[in-house]
Amino acid sequence: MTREYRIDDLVDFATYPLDQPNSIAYKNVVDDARSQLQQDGCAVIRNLLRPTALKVIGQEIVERKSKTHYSTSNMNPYFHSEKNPQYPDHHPVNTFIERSSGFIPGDSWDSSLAIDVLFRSDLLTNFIRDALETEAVHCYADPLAGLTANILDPGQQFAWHFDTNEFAVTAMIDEADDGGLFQYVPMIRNPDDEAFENIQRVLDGNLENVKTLELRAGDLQIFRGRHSLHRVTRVPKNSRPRHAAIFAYTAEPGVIGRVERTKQLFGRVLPAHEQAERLRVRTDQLID
Ligand SMILES: O=C(O)CCC(=O)C(=O)O
Ligand SMILES: [Fe+2]
Repeated sequence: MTREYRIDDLVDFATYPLDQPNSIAYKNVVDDARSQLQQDGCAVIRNLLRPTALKVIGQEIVERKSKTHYSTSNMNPYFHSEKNPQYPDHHPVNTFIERSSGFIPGDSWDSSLAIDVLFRSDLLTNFIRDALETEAVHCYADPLAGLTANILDPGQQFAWHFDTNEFAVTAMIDEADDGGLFQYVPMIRNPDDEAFENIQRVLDGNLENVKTLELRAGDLQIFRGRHSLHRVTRVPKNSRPRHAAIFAYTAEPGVIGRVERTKQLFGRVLPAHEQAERLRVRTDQLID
């Protein structure tokens, strides 16, 4: 069965007129997202998704749940699991915390699906561009990591980490009953400062500067995760699973992820990853 979804079936344009970018209402929505992002690198657009979208996308995820690549590892905030003797033991590089979640990879979806329509919608990417006050927003061209669903089943958690991409967009589809909370420390590092001491304090359990987000089904989150340490807390054993659609975008078109991290997150790479690795040029000097 071919299903066709239009963006106006999925997004609440009455509240969020992404289809009328010249309207005052649109400007207000953008201004609100901008001020949230300026304040702490994170904006939440409440109930952006219509109930139909939640139902349909929820179903699309459940139907593909068997494709989830679960990987349990103890990892540092830079997604490495190996001890590095160049750093002390009590250091973020050598502090390893359990990550036990999974991803449904990008090649599980096809263009007839609502989740794909939403991810690729120009109206959505234009809004994200305006909210981030950036020149351009392109769908992350990585065939596995571009469009994913992050799956946390009961008992699982996603350890403290930094993203490799500048920002991520998350549509919450199914929340956990309890736990499974998104927590972050806004702008803890920057390209000139790794801020290892402050990071270590958080890894050691000091939650003083940690913010907890109340993300509900239907909410959209825009998050700058390259400089803000973040995690998803453990989903309790007796909870429903937590399913979130993760939309990855880049400032430049045609960006592909690293081979090592791709293997770690998805258990495999595609020829596109190997080719990109050969051509890679780093844009900053952060360790990863
Ligand atoms: O599921 C989420 O809310 C975010 C997960 C995350 O941080 C990531 O996929 O990098
Ligand atoms: Fe992340």
